[in-house]
Amino acid sequence: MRVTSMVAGLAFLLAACGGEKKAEAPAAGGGADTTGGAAPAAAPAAAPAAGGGGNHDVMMTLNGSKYQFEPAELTIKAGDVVTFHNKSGGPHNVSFWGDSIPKGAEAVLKTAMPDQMGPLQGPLLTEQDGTYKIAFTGAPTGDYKFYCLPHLALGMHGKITVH
Ligand SMILES: [Cu+2]
Repeated sequence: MRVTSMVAGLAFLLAACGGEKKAEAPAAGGGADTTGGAAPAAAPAAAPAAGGGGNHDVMMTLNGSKYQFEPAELTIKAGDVVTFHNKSGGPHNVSFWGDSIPKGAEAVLKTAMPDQMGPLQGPLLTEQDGTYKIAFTGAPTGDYKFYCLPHLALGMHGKITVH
């Protein structure tokens, strides 16, 4: 009696197991088929975001008679860090126009920009190869237009796009 019922029980368990697996397999297959297009697309998008903290370098230079940020325009992701380098023609600094940054960006930059000499104005970089880092952690997407205070009249300005 006992043996019979155990065998019956095992048979039932095996049947249940097999039944579950059979039921799962087509479901998973169907899922992969329907989301097949989206899954590979999501993976590459998630990878850079997970990596985060991308680094970008912007040179502050004097080329001939032209003061400039190089590159003058760059696109980054929220969380990336932009390092400005005083290469030639300094002192330079990095200042943002309060009316040319996305909504909510002022509060972010306020904490992201060390040693401000005024609202949204980075310190003057006087040392050769001196650097100034801004981490765009939690920065809203949009365009951030900036300039060099000493050389604004000479057209030294640029744009960072957070996307
Ligand atoms: Cu400058």
